[in-house]
Amino acid sequence: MKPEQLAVYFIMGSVNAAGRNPIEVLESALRGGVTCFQLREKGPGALKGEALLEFATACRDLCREHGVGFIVNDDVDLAVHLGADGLHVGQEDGDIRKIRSRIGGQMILGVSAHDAGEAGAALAAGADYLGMGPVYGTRSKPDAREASGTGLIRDAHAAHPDLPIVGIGGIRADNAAPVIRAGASGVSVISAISHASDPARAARELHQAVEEAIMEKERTR
Ligand code: TZP
Ligand code: MG
Repeated sequence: MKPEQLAVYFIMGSVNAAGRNPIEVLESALRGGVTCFQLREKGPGALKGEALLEFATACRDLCREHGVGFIVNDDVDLAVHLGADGLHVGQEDGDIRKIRSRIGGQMILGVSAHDAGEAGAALAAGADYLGMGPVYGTRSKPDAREASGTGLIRDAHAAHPDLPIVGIGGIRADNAAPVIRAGASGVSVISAISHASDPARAARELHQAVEEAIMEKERTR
C-alpha cells in the first residue's frame, strides 16, 4: 500500500457519530479529504447481523465513490464478503499469519502493535502497515492502554523503516505533527472527525497538519 493512503485515516462505527447519521458523517469526512476509512463497529449499541451488513455496505460504497480505501476492523468474514480493500486486526484477534492466508495476498492487512517486537512480528506475518498507540489519551477506546507518546513509533520506524505506520489515540490537527516527525506516514482518528461539528473541515485541517509536517520533515532531512 502507498504510505500516502494513510495520511488521514478515519475510523468510525455507527456509535461514534455523536448522535448523528453516521453515513452523513462519513460522507462529510470523505468530502474533507480523508485518505482511508476503517469501519470499526464496536461497543454498546454496535450493529450486528443484517443491520451491520447494510451499514457496512453503505460505507463501502461511499468510500468507493470517493476513491478511498475501505478497511474493516476485526471481522474477516465481513471484509471478505464485502470485498473490502483491507482488514485491520489487533494483537488479540488471532494468528496474523493465518489471517493473512485467509484474506489472500491482495487485501491490505493492518495490525495494531505496541512495540518494535510486535512490529517486527507483524511485518514477518504479512502486515502492510501498523497502527501504533495510543499516542495521547483517548476516550474512544475504554480498554486502551496508557498513552505512550511518540517514542514507540520512533523505535518501530527505526527498526522497520519501510513499514508504514499510523499513529492512533487522541490525535487532532494541533498535535499531529510530532506523530509524523516520529516516523508515522499518517494519523488515524475517531473523535477528531466523528465528533467534530463539521467533519469535512476537521478532515481538511488534519490533512493540512499532516502535509505540513511531512514537508517539514523532508526539508530537514
Ligand atoms: N486504539 C488505540 S486508541 C483508539 C483505538 C481504536 C481510539 C482512538 O480514538 P480517538 O478518538 O481518535 O482518540
Ligand atoms: Mg481488534
